Amino acid sequence: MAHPAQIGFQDATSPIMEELLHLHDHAMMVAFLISTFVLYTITLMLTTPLTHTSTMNAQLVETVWTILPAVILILIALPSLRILYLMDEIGTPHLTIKALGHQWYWSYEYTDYLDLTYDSYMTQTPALTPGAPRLLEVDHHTVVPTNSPTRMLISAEDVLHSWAIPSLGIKTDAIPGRLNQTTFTATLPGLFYGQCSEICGSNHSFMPIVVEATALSAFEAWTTTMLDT
Ligand SMILES: [Cu+2]
Repeated sequence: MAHPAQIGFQDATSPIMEELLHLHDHAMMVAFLISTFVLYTITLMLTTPLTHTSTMNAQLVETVWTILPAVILILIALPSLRILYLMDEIGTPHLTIKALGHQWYWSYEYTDYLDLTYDSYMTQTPALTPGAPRLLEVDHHTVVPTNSPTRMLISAEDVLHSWAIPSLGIKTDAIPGRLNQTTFTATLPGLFYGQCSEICGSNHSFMPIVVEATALSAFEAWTTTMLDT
């Protein structure tokens, strides 16, 4: 999860997020090199008298400074498109979870199970256990097995919401009347925190999301307890 004075992204807990972090570092490095070059050029032009007015045209340098930025843009665009299509790839998921946004809580349906449905409300501050993050903890976690491709079906019952888990690299709009689909594979066990990411009303900040990734056996034990109650 995010921590105070954090610079940059949260650590990746899914392969897609690792790819996104690599793309971010790649794009930042390109931007850094261009900025350095521009700053160097500005400094040079301001501090040296190296100007002359006799050049009327310079075809070669104009060709270079037209084509070079285009090549740089392609070098950023191609890996970006690669990840875009990777994120769209659903494949054969082991598990399907439907997340529905409400004002102001999430409800989850595990559609592979008969009647595994529950609401997930934010834990109010007085009810927090020591160590639990305020405004991020919920009463019922979204439990998923690790290393299992999981399909999320995301929609809303009332207004626009957005189901987002930064460390999994997921942000999908929850739109009333439309079923959006996304997929993730949690490669590490743990609690992954997220929040509704669409301004959805007065309690928008108070409908967090907690994905709990556990071993498959623990997930199965959890489904049994959920189905019993
Ligand atoms: Cu919302």
